[in-house]
Amino acid sequence: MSEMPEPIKNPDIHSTKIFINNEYHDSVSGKTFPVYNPATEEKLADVQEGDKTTFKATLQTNSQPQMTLLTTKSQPWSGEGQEAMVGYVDVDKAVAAARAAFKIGSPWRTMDASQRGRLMHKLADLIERERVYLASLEVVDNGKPFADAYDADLGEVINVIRYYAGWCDKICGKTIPADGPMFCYTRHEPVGVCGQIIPWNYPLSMFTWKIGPALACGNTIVMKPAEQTPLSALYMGKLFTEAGFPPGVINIVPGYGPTAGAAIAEHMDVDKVAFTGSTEIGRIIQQAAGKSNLKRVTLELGGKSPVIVFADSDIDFAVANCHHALFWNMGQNCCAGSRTFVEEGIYDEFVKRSIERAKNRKVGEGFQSGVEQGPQVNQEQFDKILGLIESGKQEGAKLGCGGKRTGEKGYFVEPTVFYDVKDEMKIAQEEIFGPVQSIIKFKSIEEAIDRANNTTYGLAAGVFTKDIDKALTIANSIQAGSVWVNCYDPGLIQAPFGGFKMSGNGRELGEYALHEYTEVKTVSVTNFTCGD
Ligand code: TXE
Repeated sequence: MSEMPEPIKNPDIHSTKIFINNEYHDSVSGKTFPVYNPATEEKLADVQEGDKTTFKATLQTNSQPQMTLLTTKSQPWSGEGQEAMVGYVDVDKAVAAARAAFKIGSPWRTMDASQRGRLMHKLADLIERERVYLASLEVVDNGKPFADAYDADLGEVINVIRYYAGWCDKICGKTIPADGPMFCYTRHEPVGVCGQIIPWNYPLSMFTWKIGPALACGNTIVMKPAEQTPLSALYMGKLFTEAGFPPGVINIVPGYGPTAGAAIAEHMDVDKVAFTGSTEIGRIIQQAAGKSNLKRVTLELGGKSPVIVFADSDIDFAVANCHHALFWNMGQNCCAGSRTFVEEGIYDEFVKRSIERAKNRKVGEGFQSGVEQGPQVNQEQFDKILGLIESGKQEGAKLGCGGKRTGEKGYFVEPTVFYDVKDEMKIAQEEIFGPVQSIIKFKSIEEAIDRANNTTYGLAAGVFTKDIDKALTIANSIQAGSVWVNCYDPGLIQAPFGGFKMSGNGRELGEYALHEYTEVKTVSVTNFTCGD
């Protein structure tokens, strides 16, 4: 862990506008949306809203059609004698800038790959310079504890950018011994304009997981941060400009999902969309891609990840890790270990110690020292979690601790432990995305595997045991993109991350993410003079 500096408790908010072509812009509609601090429920800023806008087009005799703003609702409009059209104006502007930056012969397309790497290293240096400020911004915007934002989130952000900076000039094709007098080779070319839509649980980490591989491969970007937490992403615009990225390479359009997000997913001139969020919206994104230009789609969606604890494991170590697996980031973690399966021999003791640990979890506003858990991100998430807790009580799960809100202000939920949870209960089926641990008893390894796999999700899994055979049997049998043995979510940025089943498509991080941001082109050249 890095040495913890003093946070900035009231960080100035510098950037609230749409970032296109290395400049900040107001929204075309003139609309803004409010952003709140989830610990105090107070408004932090009004942010320019990238929107889908309906226009009335009035044809002029001697000039271009004149566009007159008619309404900001995203419904088609028609009036007698007039034409109507839906425009994705802010997103259109951003896409046009990204397209121009991607043009053959542009500064970005002609830049040496090693120079792209230098720009990314410069960006990482600038983030490091602003690390305290950016971490403080995450605390007020998202609610997470400062130590987590500074150490885990910002640490990861810097490492991810540096990691992908190193890849820029190492993305290679192959020469292929094809039949005939042929010189055949592949080029790994950038996909083009990449739309990237991210959630609010790790605002800046998700931002860099997306931009890192996209930039390393030479793509251009239209990013939509989550409406709950756009501030750190918008500030990044300043740092991109200072680092020296050419205009249009990265564009950031804050706004709501069904408008700005949908405009990206449906856009005919966006070549790829990468999304992290709910499975429900992942489906919509995939459909939008299918209905528009068949843009490439990668999805990182929800989970209901099992952690399987065998009786031979070190019980204190397992309790501590299972606690962390679920409660980290207020439970707002796509790979949260949200079904804790415990073998019957240690079940009662494990439950007792897990309840003790949860009761000791320090909850409070993110700038307080020693705080482990801040508020949930907003009222909607808070209500969803309390509703699921209620369903757990109704369906007969035993409540070990917690189970309600804490404090009068802010979206704080008590660390909650349910035990004797049954597979069919809602709390064992649905993604809670909150500080609610569900402990489930099992008897045999076969039963644990079947029950762990009995979900539509497949993002991650953990196993705790001292028996290598058991560990590898679980690792081979669980349908999930990551399996962690005697650890949980170790945050290895060099390793791929993504989902089986309805947890998504494609992989982020590591070398694998580069495949999602390149098109493979085969070039075959006849060479009649070659005797080989
Ligand atoms: O997610 P949404 P929400 C899960 C978690 C959470 C639930 C709902 O269970 O409780 O989802 O959270 C954009 N077209 N995860 O409502 O709506 C939206 O603006 C295009 C798991 O916040 O999926 C935001 O930028 N984009 C997850 C992003 O999608 C749209 C992290 C995520 O929002 C859109 C977050 C549309 N029609 C929530 N509608 C994870 N995998 O880590 C919304 N968006």
